[in-house]
Amino acid sequence: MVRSVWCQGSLILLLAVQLGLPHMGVGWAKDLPQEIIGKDGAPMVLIPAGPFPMGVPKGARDGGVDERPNHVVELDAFYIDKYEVTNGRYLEFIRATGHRPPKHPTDPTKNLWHDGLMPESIAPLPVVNVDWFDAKAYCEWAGKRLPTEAEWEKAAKGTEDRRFPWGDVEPTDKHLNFNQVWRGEQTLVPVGMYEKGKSPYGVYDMAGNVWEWVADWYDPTYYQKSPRRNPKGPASGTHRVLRGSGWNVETPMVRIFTRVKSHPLNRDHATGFRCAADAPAH
Ligand SMILES: [Ca+2]
Repeated sequence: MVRSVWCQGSLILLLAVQLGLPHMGVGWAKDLPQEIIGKDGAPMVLIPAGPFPMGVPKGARDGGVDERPNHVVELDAFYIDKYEVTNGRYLEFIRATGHRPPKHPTDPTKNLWHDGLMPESIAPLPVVNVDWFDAKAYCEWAGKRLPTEAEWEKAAKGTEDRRFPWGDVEPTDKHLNFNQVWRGEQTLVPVGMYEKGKSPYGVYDMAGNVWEWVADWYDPTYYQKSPRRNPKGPASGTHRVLRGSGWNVETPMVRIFTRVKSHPLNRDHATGFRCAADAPAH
């Protein structure tokens, strides 16, 4: 299934080479296309191979014990969705697979889909009320996978320590969707609206809008023993990790390095996801 992503990517690469686009450098690694389109139609951004500092920035006095120590992680190149997965794309997944619709398990006032149907008005909003398995199933249908926790953090941060995807300036309502109380679909913002809030790689909503499932099991001590290259999290656990802070948080939780655990069967109105994919070997 991954192949289809790369076929599309190769096509874009081919076009880019033929057009002689200036950002295409010499050497195969630099020739990876900066952006590809997944099988689900969602644009994905290249995160180049190399090291980055993971965890609470050195010298910072805040951050949880589970977010320390700051440690260097080296990742292979990969692609990550530029945007959180939307209801509109999730509807296509449901139509193609018969997968269950998003639904809050206990509180109907927290549903945006009704009787399994998606109101057109919520198509551009990030999907919520999906558990870890729903997110994983979507990504696999799209020929992708959930990002690892390390991949997610690098895509949000870049290669140097910073506190927020846009830098160290304190969050404002120009950067992200946060500090909200639930009032139905008005709570969420269409993905990709916060130009000032994007990451160094041009990935949107890595802070705010919805919390995002990542692949890893949660272990509060993992950073003390993480392998340096391509860490994939503990082999087992009881909870998965959420990153990316949602509409429901205040400033301290917006920081890139914030780690939150959630039971993989949990579905709530503040949690969605985005997908990732390996870059082809070179
Ligand atoms: Ca987010």
